[in-house]
Amino acid sequence: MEKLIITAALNGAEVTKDAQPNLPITAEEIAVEAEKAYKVGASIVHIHARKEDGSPTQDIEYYREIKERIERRCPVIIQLSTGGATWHSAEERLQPVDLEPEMATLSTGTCNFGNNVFMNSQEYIIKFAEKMKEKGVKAEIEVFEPGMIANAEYLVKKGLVEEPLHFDFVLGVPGAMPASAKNLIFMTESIPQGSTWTVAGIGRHETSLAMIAIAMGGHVRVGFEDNIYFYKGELAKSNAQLVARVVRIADELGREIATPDQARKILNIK
Ligand code: KMH
Ligand code: ZN
Repeated sequence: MEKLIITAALNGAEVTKDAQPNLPITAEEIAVEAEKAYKVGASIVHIHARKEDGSPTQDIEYYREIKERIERRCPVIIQLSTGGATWHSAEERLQPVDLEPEMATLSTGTCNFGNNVFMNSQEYIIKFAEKMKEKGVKAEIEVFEPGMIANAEYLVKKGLVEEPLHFDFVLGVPGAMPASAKNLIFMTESIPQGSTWTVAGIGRHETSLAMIAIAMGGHVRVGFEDNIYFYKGELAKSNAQLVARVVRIADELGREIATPDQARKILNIK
């Protein structure tokens, strides 16, 4: 099996400091958290920017500051969010792509997202893919529902995204596809041959889906964006603590951990 790529989704747009006091908010906090996660085995960090008051922002200047601070600290792959929060406009969400990060997310369909709707119309999807192609940014296709896979294949047909595709199956968001082994297997069997994939299990499903993905040869995303607990009722101390657990499980299952450079090769990042 290929080496295991671990993504640390450090903060997300929705989690609050009240819910998780160790949530990184400022650029410096995010950079420190990224370095800690890298040191224990993360090869990608998935980033959302926050304003000083903790609210999510897609402002390019916040992302610039975060990216520069992480780059000064470690060689981890930086993946910026184009998902933002459900209330951000497409124009706001696209700003981080102008920084030409190695990777950015690309959600290929609309779904319910708790009490909100995460809007990704065909017009948005095409616009986002065009911009990412123009800037040479590798897309991680964020898939919350099965139909989003077909929408990604459409982008390939239009020449907007190059194969091999890399998918992130986000399972367990309230209102979208539930987290289960059956659903994960269905998703992995539905993507084009030669694609790579990772799984982000939401909440209590994070570790169980990670274990299944490691055994199947997939890759894993963990972090406060998806889950704030280490055990039931016990908050995680850091994103690194969640990454370290995945590294231990992988070791038991005989999966080696990919360095950022090895992850770049596996993901075909130029
Ligand atoms: N915050 C969600 C509405 C992404 O980062 O690309 C969208 C999201 C996906 O988190
Ligand atoms: Zn995100």
